Amino acid sequence: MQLLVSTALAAACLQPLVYAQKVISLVGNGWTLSNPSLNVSVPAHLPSQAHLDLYANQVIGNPYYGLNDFNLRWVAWNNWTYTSAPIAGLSSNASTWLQFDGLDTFTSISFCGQHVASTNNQFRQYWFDVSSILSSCASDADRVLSINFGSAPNIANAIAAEPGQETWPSGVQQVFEFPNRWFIRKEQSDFGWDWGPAFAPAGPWKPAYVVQLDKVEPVHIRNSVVDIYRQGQLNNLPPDQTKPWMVNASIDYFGSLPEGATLQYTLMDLDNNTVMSGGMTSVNCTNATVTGETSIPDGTVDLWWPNQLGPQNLYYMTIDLVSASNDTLATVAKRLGFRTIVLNESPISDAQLAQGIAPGNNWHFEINGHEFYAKGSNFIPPDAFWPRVTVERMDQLFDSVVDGNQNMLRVWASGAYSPDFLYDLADEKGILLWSEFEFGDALYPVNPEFLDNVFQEADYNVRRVNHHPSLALWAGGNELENLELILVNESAPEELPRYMAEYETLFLDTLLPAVFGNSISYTPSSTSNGWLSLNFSNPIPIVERYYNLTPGSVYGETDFYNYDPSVLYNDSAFPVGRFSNEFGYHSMPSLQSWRTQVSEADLHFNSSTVLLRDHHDPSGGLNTSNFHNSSIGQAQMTEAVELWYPIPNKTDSIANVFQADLYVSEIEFYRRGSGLPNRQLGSLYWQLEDTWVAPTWAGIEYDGRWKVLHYAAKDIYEHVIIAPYYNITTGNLSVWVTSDLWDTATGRATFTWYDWSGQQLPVNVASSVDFSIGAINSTRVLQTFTTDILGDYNLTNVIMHMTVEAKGSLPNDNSTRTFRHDNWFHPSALKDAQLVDPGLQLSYSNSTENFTVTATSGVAAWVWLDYPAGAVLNFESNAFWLAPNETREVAYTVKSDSTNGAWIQGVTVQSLYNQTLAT
Ligand code: BMA
Repeated sequence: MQLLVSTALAAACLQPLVYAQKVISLVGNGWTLSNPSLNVSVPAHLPSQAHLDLYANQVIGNPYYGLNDFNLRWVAWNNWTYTSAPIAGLSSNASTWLQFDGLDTFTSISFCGQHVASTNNQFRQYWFDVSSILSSCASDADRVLSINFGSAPNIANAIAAEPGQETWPSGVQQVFEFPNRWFIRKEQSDFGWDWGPAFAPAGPWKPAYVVQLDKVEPVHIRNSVVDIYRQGQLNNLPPDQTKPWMVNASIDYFGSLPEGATLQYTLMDLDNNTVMSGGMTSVNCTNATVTGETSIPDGTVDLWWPNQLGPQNLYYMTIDLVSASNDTLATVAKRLGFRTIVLNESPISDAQLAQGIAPGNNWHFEINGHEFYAKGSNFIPPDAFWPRVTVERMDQLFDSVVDGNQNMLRVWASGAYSPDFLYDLADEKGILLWSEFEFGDALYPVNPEFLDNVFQEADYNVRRVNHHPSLALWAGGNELENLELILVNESAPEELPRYMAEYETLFLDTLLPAVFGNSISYTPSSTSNGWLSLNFSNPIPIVERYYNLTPGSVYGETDFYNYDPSVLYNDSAFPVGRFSNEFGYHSMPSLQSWRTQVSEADLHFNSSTVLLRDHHDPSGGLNTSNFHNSSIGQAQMTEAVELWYPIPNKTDSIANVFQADLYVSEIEFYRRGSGLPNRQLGSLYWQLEDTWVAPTWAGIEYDGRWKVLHYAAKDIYEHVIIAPYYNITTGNLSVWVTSDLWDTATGRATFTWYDWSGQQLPVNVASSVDFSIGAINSTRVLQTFTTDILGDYNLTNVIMHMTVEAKGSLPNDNSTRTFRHDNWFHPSALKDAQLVDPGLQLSYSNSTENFTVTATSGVAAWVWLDYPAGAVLNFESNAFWLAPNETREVAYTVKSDSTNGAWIQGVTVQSLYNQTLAT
């Protein structure tokens, strides 16, 4: 498997990598970026985007600094040309092609001074026969490739203004900054989103090649697909796990394929031992594609499992395209895995009803025939500029996903289709990637050109990534059925049938066939109520349920935001569904991160710069001083803190504790649902990581630093958890244990009551309960009323520590382990709590390389270990509570360190008590 990373190349002339097949990579230096009317001409790189090359040449400052996102709008309003150095090593008379794996977005391409083509889709691969242009190219010096990129915001506006262009009812199309993003096939968040800047960058953002074909190798493989499934498997339906594996391969090529070509495959384990090999059957050749298939008996290969559910077994497969005279014409090599992953939306069966599951439909994933609880978050574009997203950075981020006990990410629509290396990392680490087409929070045109463009984009990307076992699902787009169509109905109800029909034209008639060429599941919208029927005798098998709901039944996924901070701990505020695909509340990044992107003078909560970098609520247009909308998001953080916590007199923000507290109570609620009639089987919070430094929903900051949220989510995504559920009005308190193990676990829960100074309180309730809990289930271990048991106490000075210890085993692992978790209950808001100084003591041991924290004089809430700038690391645990005299050893993992270990001396510890202090 080749991870193609950009290589620095000699500047004078493009003489880069020449493969055996005469594939000349254009990746590297030796390019020039220019705009004659602005008098700019600077050395450039491929892959890149204009902002990056302008920044590298100091034509502009750091795009992320201060309010440069606003100051640099002129870059997006201009056209930019990338020009190569003369391309050496080409033979004049060969069949010669240009292949572009990604052009962002509107281009006019010329080679040897002659126009080659124009392109208009960031997400498509393009290939062009330039043989005749090259043969008429006078000299080597003229073999120059030039790509002019038009301004995407200008072009989007021009398309919108075309006569007869599609329109939508008011309030439907969500504008963040630049308007009209729905007319163009470019990363939608490039035009602004509520967690990021709007740079609308332009450039050759992915590798490009010149390919020369000859008689020995007359074809070039530009893309390929391998689909692995169980014989008889149908999309969105659980297959028979005893059937043999079917392997379908399909190779997309250009060039001229000789008659009688065949496909030969070799399947190898990771040590290169051959597992199976042979000729594929049912080989079919067209002038663009060669397909074939084979089968692999059940049991020949080991299964691939997600993180914590079993091993991530992987294999290599090579597929040779072989001529009738037995010459290998081209080869594809892939690393792949054997698994089935299905989104099961089938009706609740009689057997499920008998188990107490509410009627309606399922909405959960099954891996290799097993239900599992999906734990994870939403992945957004990790940078406003994809070409600078490195394998190393994503490797670290995905390590944090695994360290955070997550097994699934929703790769949110409206960014970009993930690069191959992201899927490779996910395959290795066992992270399921629920992948989405790039449409969100808008409706889209349905003219034939647009639909054809979208189909090409979908077909290319679906085929490109299908072999990855981490691929979990394709979804059509973000917030369509649960938001966009509802907005149409609110704004222009009489128009709903028209826009629903258009919605189906794009998301069912166009996108579904691109997915259903393979075996993976599809859903047109995240979020939705699932399908009403699935019938493979229809050309489009899915009929959506939409809003056709029977009271008392449960359907589909939930998406929940409520910026009224009083919903914290209020279970009745959270939605009851089968799966939660997004929910959240924003918070502040750390001061360490802020300092990398704003000046010291701007470093306070409501400075103009900090305010205007808060894009929630979005500005809603190009206004660069919409303080009103930014203030809404800032105020929500402030209100949350004021409602729930002691008001700090310091610069760093406790809004992060509120964020974490809220997500924990929501995740507890969703996970408990695995044992309730709604049989809830997934929780993916919004959002995993940051694009830049700003107030957002992220749990991991731009440089990889964990916020309180990621630690708290790690804790509440443990396999076996104990959690309180409390109704402040009635005093109803219950405690539940929830397990996502696949077998019964047995153990004991304990309850110890304290006042804040650490005195144990003789509260009249059981101090321990033995329990047994079934697979992926929850069980109540305490049910009482605080009004009954705490009548004699001042609720501001009562807290309860609950622990669980359970014996069980991990999925696909027979050994018995002990699972432990603890949690705390406080009947009054922490704001009113009679916090005492818990006397935290912090030490570091050079021999164990662990930190140790002790609460010497009381209960410590939200203990927070912090570390200085210059390093990125994560502690094994953080943001925990300590019982009186409890000591916790805390290990850590360093991700990067430019302090030479000095960060260790800079580690500090505090708890919620510190928020009550004057400094
Ligand atoms: C949902 C997401 C995103 C958005 C987030 C926070 O709407 O799907 O579009 O960034 O909430 O507002």
